[in-house]
Amino acid sequence: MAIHIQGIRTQRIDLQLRRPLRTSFGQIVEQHVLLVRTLDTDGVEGVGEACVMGGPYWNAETIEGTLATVARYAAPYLKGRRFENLSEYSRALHRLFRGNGAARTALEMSFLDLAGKKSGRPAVELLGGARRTSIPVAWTLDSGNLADAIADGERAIEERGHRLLKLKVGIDDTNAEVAYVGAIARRFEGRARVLIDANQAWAAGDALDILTRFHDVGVAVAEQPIAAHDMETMARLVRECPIDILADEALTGPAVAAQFAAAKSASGFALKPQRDGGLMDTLATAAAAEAANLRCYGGTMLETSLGTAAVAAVCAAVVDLSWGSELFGPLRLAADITTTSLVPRAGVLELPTGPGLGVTLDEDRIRRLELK
Ligand code: MUC
Ligand code: MG
Repeated sequence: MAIHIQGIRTQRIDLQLRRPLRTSFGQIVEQHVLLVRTLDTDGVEGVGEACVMGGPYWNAETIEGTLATVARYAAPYLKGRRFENLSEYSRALHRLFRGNGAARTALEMSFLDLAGKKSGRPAVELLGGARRTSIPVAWTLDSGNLADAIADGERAIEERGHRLLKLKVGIDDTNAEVAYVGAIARRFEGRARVLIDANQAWAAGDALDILTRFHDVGVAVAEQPIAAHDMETMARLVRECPIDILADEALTGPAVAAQFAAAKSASGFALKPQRDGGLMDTLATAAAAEAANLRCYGGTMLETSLGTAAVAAVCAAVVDLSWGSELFGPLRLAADITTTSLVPRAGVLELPTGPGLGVTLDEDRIRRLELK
C-alpha cells in the first residue's frame, strides 16, 4: 500500500532522567526528544522519534541538528512524494542526506508507524516478521554507591525479573570499579549476569588487562571498551579476552559493521538505529552479524515508549538477540509520551500487537511538554 506524503511536522520535547546517568563521557541528566509526524494524503498520521542524551556527548549528533535535517532539508523534499514501502523510503533518505542517523531513524519510524496503521499490520510484520515476541531487558545499576546499587538491583529483579545488569565503567579508578562491579556480580550470581560499558574509555594498551580483571570478578560481557575506530585492538581483545566484546559506538552503519564482522573486531554487536543510520540500516547491521555468526544486543538511546516500541520491533525481527536488550528508556525517563509505558515484566518486554508501533500517544501531555 503506497504512502503519499502530505506533510511532515516536528515537535521538540526535553525530558529529565529520573536520576542522572554517570558515564565515562559525562553525566546525563536530560533527554532531548524530537517527534516527527508524517501525515499522508488520506489524513493518516505516523509518529517517530529521535533521542539525543543531552547533547553531542555519546556521539556527534545534537537534537538541534536533527531538527534542522528533518524540518529544513528532508520535509520539503518529501512533501507530495509517494513511496511503496519503508525500504524505498529509506533508500530515498540515504540519497537525500548523509549521516544524521537520528533524523533518518525518526523519519523511518514515522513512516513505519504510518504504513502499519494504514495496512492494519504491526511494525514488526513490515520489518520482516517476528522471530520473537518477548524481548529480554537488562537493568542498569548506578556506579556511585554500592549499597544503593545492590538495593536497586534486588528491587529490579524482584519487581521486573531482569536477568542482566548493566554498569557504566571507565569513570573512576579501575581498582575501585573492579571491586565495585565484582561485589555486584557476586551478589547476583546465578540470578543475573553483569554487562559493563566503558563507552570507549580505556586505552588500547590497558584494555586487555582491565577486561581480564573484570572477567575474574564475574563480568560476562563488555561494550565498547576502547576507541570506536580501533578495529585492530578490538580484534585482539576478541582473540585474547575471556569475555564477549560488543561493538557499540564503533558501528556507524552497515558497511562498518561488515568490516567489523569480517575482521572479527567484535564478538557481538549492540544494535542501535540512530547510530546504524536508521531502522533499515539496523536490519542490515544485524544481517552482517548473522553472516559472521556474531551475537546481538538490542541497545538503547533511552527512548520513550514510542521509540522503544520501534526498537523492540527491530529486536523482534533480527535473527540473533542472544544478549537480549537494554530497552529500559521508559524506566529511566521522568515522563513518558504514551498512555501506557512499555516496561518489562518477568524480565521481558512484550512486543505491542496493534497496527503500526502499537502504542498510543498522550497528546495532552505532549502539548504540555512541547518546547514552543
Ligand atoms: C550505550 O550503551 O552506550 C544509554 C543508556 C545506557 O545505559 O547506555 C547508553 C547507551
Ligand atoms: Mg554502549
